[in-house]
Amino acid sequence: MQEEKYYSVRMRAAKNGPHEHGGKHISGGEMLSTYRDIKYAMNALLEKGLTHSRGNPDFMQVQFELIEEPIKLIQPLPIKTNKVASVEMGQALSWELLEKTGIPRKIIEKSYKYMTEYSNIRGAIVVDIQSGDRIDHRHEKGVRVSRMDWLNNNFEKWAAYYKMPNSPRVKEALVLAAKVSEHPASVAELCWSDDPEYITGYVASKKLGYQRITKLKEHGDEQGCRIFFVEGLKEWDSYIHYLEKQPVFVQWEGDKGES
Ligand code: WAQ
Ligand code: MG
Repeated sequence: MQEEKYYSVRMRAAKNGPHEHGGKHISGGEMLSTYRDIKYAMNALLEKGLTHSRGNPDFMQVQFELIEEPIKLIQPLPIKTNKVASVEMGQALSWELLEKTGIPRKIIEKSYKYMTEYSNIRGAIVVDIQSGDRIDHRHEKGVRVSRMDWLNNNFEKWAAYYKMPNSPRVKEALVLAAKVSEHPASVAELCWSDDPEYITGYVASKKLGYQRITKLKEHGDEQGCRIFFVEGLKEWDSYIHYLEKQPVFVQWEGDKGES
């Protein structure tokens, strides 16, 4: 894999002007690509932003840049789908899971309010599990995890093996959760989409794996966000550098030795 050079390809789209001028966030995306495939990666991201349930963008930026650093290989998280009958049950389950990772109840309660308060940002917010404070100071931008991907061939084998939807959305979420949880300062992640038609979200951590929850919000709701919970984070710059700049490929080893 490392003989070939890879490029980071990124997209962000907004409506009523660019994000930095207060536009509504529509869509974002990040991929890794070889030089030969850049046009396909850019096209996939273009499609993603142009046909989005949050609306048609009037601003989009798609860019690529060469990655100089070696790409780190990481394993996907173990996956579980928790089917729930209602949003209330889904949210209650997400609380339980977050508590299992050591986050105090009152901090979870505070964080739940952030999920709607910061639903228009294009990145994630970082919350300290002792104070419950948002500590990223990235305002309406948040922290956008980048430079990560999962080669389709390997992902498709994984999806078939675990009977998971072979969808770009699931892949992107798994890649992000795997990358974030790999950092020792990460305690857990809570996520549900800001796309009105997509109501499955998850809680993820190194300990719990990727715990999908089939209902975390109501259909039609455009509020969604991501929270990265951290504990005792001293080296902020290196944490952010890891999330934004460290190139990562998820690679499933489980297909080795099978027919
Ligand atoms: N880095 C940081 N935050 C991000 C990133 C990123 N690369 N991508 C998205 N976010 C934040 C941002 O605030 C979005 O508004 C929010 O997360 C939701 O993003 O069935 O589709 O892409 O297993 O709308 C999870 C369940 C789906 C998938 C999540 O999120 C499954 C989803 P969306
Ligand atoms: Mg979205």
